[in-house]
Amino acid sequence: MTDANNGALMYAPEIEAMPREQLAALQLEKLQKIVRHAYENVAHYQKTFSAAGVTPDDLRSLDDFAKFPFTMKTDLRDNYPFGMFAVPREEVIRVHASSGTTGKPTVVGYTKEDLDVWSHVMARSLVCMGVRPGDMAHNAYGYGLFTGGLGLHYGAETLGCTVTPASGGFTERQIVLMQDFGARVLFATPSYALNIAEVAEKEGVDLKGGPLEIAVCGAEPWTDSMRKELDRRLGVKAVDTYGLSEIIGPGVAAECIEQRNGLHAWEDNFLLETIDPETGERTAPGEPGELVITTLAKWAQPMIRYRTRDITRLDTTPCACGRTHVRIMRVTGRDDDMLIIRGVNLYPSQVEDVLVGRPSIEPHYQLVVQREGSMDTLTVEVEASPGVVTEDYDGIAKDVQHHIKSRIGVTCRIVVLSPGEVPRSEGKAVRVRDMRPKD
Ligand code: DLL
Repeated sequence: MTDANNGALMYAPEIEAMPREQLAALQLEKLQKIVRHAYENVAHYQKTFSAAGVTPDDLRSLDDFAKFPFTMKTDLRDNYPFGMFAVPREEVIRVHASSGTTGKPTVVGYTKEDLDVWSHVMARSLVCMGVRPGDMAHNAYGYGLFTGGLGLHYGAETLGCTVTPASGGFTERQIVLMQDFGARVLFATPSYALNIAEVAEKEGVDLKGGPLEIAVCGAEPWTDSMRKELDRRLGVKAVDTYGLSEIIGPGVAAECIEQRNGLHAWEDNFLLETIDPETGERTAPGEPGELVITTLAKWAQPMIRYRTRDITRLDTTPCACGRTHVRIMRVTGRDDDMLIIRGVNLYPSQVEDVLVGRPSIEPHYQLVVQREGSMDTLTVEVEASPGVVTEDYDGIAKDVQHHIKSRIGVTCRIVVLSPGEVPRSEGKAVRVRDMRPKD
């Protein structure tokens, strides 16, 4: 780990600051190998490649790759549990799985080499976010089938941190451990980090005055207003990190602590594209679209042009930190999280942006979607700050309603709840309660 060009500290400077032309050449070389591996070992890819009329021999440039078929989450479900494996099951030494709210979960497998790559990209992401060898790291991401806990854990150990594998829940105890162990870094979803801040305040514990300096937050959409809230209440710099199980887990991309403006995605291991979700055509560079990712070094279960359903924009302009890898600009949400209310499209994170930091309310909220006739309606449940009298709730509701209307253009009902009434998160927050009839 060294300083590259006297700039930011990097875990793998020769790769992180690699000139983009050289990076593209490396990508093509790795892509050709992994595409062939996927095609030769996974019946699903043989089928989709032949339906698209392509073989690995047709991949002579990165542009050629636009002709290759996409992989969807349903493909993983249809091939449950191990049909997407490209190596014998015995060579797969770890599996993770999504909790699967509907139908079968999606399974992901890793060889020993894949786990090493994962730990490496995670360690790289941590350094990018300001974590250093020797740091005391408190890991409040859930351990288990979810990739968050173990992903961060192995990355931090590889870097040389001391890790407390706290997992989610038992928040009071987490705060005691963070204090007693002198944690410099907290790993948690932004909504759980907020929960920790709130419980600490209630317990009269001042985390702000202590060694805590960084909150590594990800796994769900969050806004700059939430970042300011976390910075202020925990006395940290909160940084964003992105990833998804199907691709590897956390460690796909991370913000640099120097800029906190877009997440560097590790292009030597992941090939990123954005597409128009309707047509499947690539969007112009810098234009928003659905993020599509191909794993360039994942042997157990290569993902070829995996449609993440996450909407974002890619920025290849140079970053002041010196890293050359493309930046994913904040993920506003998945396209299936998008709500259409009286003809207006919105993501829960847009509502968050309006709510967090407003006077008299706390940064906890839920959106309730109902159907009246053929129209979907939106109710936003917000929570009054302690000490606000109930007579003021009407005025607060009108104020919030006005700001949502003027910033997002949607008319919604606001319900102001008493302090503590919005459910608190211990992992990924539930932002939407969908009460529409299932048809
Ligand atoms: O959430 C992996 C992860 C763990 C990332 C810890 C970061 C930290 P999944 O459970 O498969 O994996 O969920 C992946 O979560 O497609 C996005 O919709 C969303 N997501 C993840 N990170 C972010 C982020 C993990 N930083 C899905 N901003 C993804 C917005 C995010 N959304």
